[in-house]
Amino acid sequence: MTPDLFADTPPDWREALAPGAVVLRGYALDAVPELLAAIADVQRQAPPQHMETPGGRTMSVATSSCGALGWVTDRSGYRYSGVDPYTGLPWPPMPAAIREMGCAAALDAGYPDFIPDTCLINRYQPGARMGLHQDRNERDFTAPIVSISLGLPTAFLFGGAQRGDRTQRIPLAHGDVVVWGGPSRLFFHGVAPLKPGQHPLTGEARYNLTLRRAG
Ligand code: MD3
Ligand code: FE
Repeated sequence: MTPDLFADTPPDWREALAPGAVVLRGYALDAVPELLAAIADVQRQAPPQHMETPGGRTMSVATSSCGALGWVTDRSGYRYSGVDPYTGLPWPPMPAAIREMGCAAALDAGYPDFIPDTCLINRYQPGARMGLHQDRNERDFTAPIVSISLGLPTAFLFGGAQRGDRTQRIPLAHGDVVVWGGPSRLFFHGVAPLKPGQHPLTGEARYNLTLRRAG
C-alpha cells in the first residue's frame, strides 16, 4: 500500500468556522454568470423590497425570494409565505443554477439530503447591514442553510448560541459559499454595514443567496 500523505488534509478552500459551519472559499466562482442571470430573472418577477420589521423599522437590505416559500416580514412578524406580499403572486420558481449550487455545497459539507424549498435573495447597497439575529422561522433545524455571496465583499459577524456571546468577523467575498448546520445553525449572526465600492459584475451591491428548507 502506498501511503498517501495528503489523504487526511482538507482542501485549502474549505475552512471550518465553528462546529457544523464550513466556508467554501470561491466555490461558486465558476457559476457566477448563471447565478447572476438567475437573480435578475427572479428579481424581474419579484422585485426586491425594503420590508418592515415587526418593530416598525424599514430594513436597509432589500429582499426577495424564490421557491415554494419566501421569507417575509411586516408589523405582524417574521415568517414564510407562499405569496409575495408586493406582487400578490406566488414566488418565482427556484432557478436550477441556484438549487444546484446549494445542493452541491451542502453535499460537499456533509449534507447529502438537503432539499431546499426557498432561497432568500438579500441585496445590500452601501450602508446596508443586518443586525445580530438567529434564523428560527424554519420548521426543521436539522437542515443546514447554504449562503452564497456575490459582488462587493463584506464582514460577516458570527456569534454563538447566546446573543451576548462574542462575535468573530469573517470576511465574505464574491464567490464564497458557507454551509451552516449542526450546532451553528442557531448561532447569532449579522452583517456589518456595506462599504461603498464598485464590483465589476454587480456594481454598487452585494448579493447574498440563502437556501433553506423552511416548510
Ligand atoms: C449562520 N443573511 O438572511 S448569510 C439572513 O449575508 C442572513 O445576507 C446574511 O443572515 C447575509 O438571515 C448572512 C449567512 C448565514 C445565513 C443563515 C445563518 C449565516 C447563518 C443561520 C445560522 C447561522
Ligand atoms: Fe440570518
